This record gives sequence, structure tokens and C-alpha cells, in this order.
Amino acid sequence: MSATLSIVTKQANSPAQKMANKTETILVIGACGQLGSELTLQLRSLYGGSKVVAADIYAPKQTDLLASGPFEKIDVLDPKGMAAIASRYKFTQIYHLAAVLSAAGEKDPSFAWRLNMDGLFHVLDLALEQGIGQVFWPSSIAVFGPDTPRQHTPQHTIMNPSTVYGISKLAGEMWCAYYFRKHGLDIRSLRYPGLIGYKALPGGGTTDYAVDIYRKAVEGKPFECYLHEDTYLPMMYMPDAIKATIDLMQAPAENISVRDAYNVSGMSFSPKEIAASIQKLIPSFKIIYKPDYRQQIADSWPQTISDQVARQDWGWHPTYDLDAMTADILENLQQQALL
Ligand code: AKB
Repeated sequence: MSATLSIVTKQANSPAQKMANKTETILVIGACGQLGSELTLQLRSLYGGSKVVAADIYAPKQTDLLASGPFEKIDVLDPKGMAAIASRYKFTQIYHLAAVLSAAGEKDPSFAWRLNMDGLFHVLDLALEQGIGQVFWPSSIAVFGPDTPRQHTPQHTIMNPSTVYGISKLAGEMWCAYYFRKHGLDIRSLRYPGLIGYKALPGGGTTDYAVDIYRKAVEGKPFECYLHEDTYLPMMYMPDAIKATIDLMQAPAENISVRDAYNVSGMSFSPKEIAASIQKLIPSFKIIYKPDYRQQIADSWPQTISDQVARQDWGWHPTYDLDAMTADILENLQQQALL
């Protein structure tokens, strides 16, 4: 990593994160996924390896996840199994990340609904039953739909999502707000844009192309893109997503005015622009366009997001733009390829 970029990465940790409360015991469900694998490692570096339990339905392939702290097999559709594990550890916080994403959800809508909704209820009820004070649950820009204003989409606006994933996320947001109002459960949420990282692969999202494209570029292969060249979508680089998540969870409760889910913005770009960003560093890189069913999903989502409320309430601001992200990812993938 270059000197400039290592400074940028360090700045991605806010001052609040340095003062992590070491008495927390944290469960991360979905810890082997794209976000979970990086978030778990960051939480362990803040709170201590033994205090952050990684959990997923499958054992991790990532050796650093297994080596840096405990792992438990958890199925969010098995509330009794979850309760047994939770009563052993006496968790104070849960990050519940397990979900079926937008493109995969359209292939099996009833399973997506069951996993996304029942999984959330099981976690919320577990938190109430075992007095687990704080829960993080991710929402998504998929809560917005074709009737939503697509530019600078405000925090509060017309929603009407058109995918089963978006419907489950919007319903989930309403349930989170309900559990807060009715039971005082301190549950917090972000509407993530497409998340881009180089360490783990996403699965089943509409924005996944922006992860896959970098791997093809480093392999020296052309990339076949399933979206049109001018499809703008909101995106965020993983260090920013992790910073947003932990900053939100560490913010004083009195600062949290949104109890459904906060809009957060990183950057917006089209396939043509990410390809051009890669070509600045790998001029021979080629992209071809073959739009499929995911085009319709992308066309129903906002192009840019207004995150004014998150900025005001808990000081959110992103660090990475497209070119800084491209440079960091390509450098890291190229180093990995040499190992
Ligand atoms: C997806 O594409 O489904 C996700 C999302 C935007 O929530 N990355």
C-alpha cells in the first residue's frame, strides 16, 4: 500500500472507535460474508479477540477469522440453537448481517422473505429475552423503488420497493422502529449502498459487478458486465462501510434521531466510469456490456443518496472516492496474486 493510502486507511477509524468499551461481548451473525468477515476483524481489534464471537451457518474459510477469536455455527432460522449459544456468552451487542440479497432474492422470493424476516424476528426476540442491549441490522438502498426521487434521495421520501429483498428490508426497518418504541431495544441500522471490498466476495447482489470487475482486471481478462454502461448506483468502499457501522453503534443514544435506518452515501458511479478508473492504472483493461434481469433492479434504485441526517446526528463522512478505492483495491489484489 502506498504511503498516502495507508494514511487514508488509518483515518477511516474515527476517534470514537479508539475508546471502545472493553466490557462489551459481541455476536456477529453472518461473520463469514463480505461485510461480516471484515467487520468482525475490526471489532476484534477494538474490543479484543475473545470478546467478539464470529457466527455463521458455515465454518469460515478465512483463516484469520478462525485464528483471531471464537467461532460458533448459527442458523438464524433456529431460534433455540441461537438462544443456547447466546446464554453461554452473555452478549451485550449483536450485529445481525445474515440476509439474502436482491438478485438472489428474485430467484427464490419465499426463502428470501423467510430468511430475512424470520431471521430478524429471532434476533430481536433473543435480544429482548436475554437483555442484550444493542443490535445492529443492515438495511439497504433497495428499500427505495421506481417512484422514489433518484437524485439525492432524501432520508424520508416515497419508498415502494420492487424487489422481495427491498420489501423485506423496508418491513425490517419498520419492525426495528417498532421494537425501539414498544420495548426500548436500542437497534440501529444503515441503508447500505453497494459495498465494495477485495477481501471477500459478495453473493447475490445487484451491485456485485463492482467487486468482480477488479478481479478480472487483475487477472488480465475482459469483464462482461450485466448492467448498461451508464447505470449509476450508490456505492461505498468497505473501510468506509465499517467506519459507518461502528461509528453509528458507538454514537450516544440521544444523538440517534432515526430509528428505522439512516441513509449513508459514499460515491456514485456507472460501469463505464469504474472501467475508466481501472484503465488509468491498467490501460489494456476491457469491459463489454450484456445487461440481464439485474438491470431492472438497478433501474429501480436511486443514483445518488442524501445522507445529511447521518452527518448531522453522528458525524458521518466518507473517506474514499472512486479513484482512491480503485488504487487501493488493485494494489492489494496485485499483491495477493503474487503470494
Ligand atoms: C444488493 O445489490 O442487493 C446489495 C444492496 C445494495 O443491498 N449490495
